[in-house]
Amino acid sequence: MKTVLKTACAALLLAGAIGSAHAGDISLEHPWSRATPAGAPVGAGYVTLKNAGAAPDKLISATAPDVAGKVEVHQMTMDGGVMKMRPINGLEIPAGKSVELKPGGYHIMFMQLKKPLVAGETVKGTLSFEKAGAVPVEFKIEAIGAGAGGMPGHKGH
Ligand SMILES: [Cu+2]
Repeated sequence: MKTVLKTACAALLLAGAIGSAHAGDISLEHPWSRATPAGAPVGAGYVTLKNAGAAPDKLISATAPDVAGKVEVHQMTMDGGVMKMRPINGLEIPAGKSVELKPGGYHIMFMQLKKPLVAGETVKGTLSFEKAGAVPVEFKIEAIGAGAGGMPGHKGH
């Protein structure tokens, strides 16, 4: 797992350079996902949401019709040493700030997967914001196990 992680981080940086999109004050950086084993019912998407505006915005919903029957915005927390996740009702992005969706934290949950997520392919979808509206996004699918420990050096942002 640890050796895989380093390579994955390098790949992530590359993916981020070509994978950004924006609408109004909201920009999406480093949209990525993880490959899933055959038959897995769910997958996850990660992205950094940047709000360059003077007012807060909110991520309210997401879609990825090609791969998922349903998509939710989730929060993952540690509860007595056990990872738990739950859907949240909107994720606020404060004015002038960014919010990172990453393994172990907030994420986009692809539910009712129609097919496995394959490394090297992409998940196309939209993220819908209260003010910015629907923003197209393309999550680049990384290998299984990618980014398992988050990205060192990004802590404290
Ligand atoms: Cu989840």
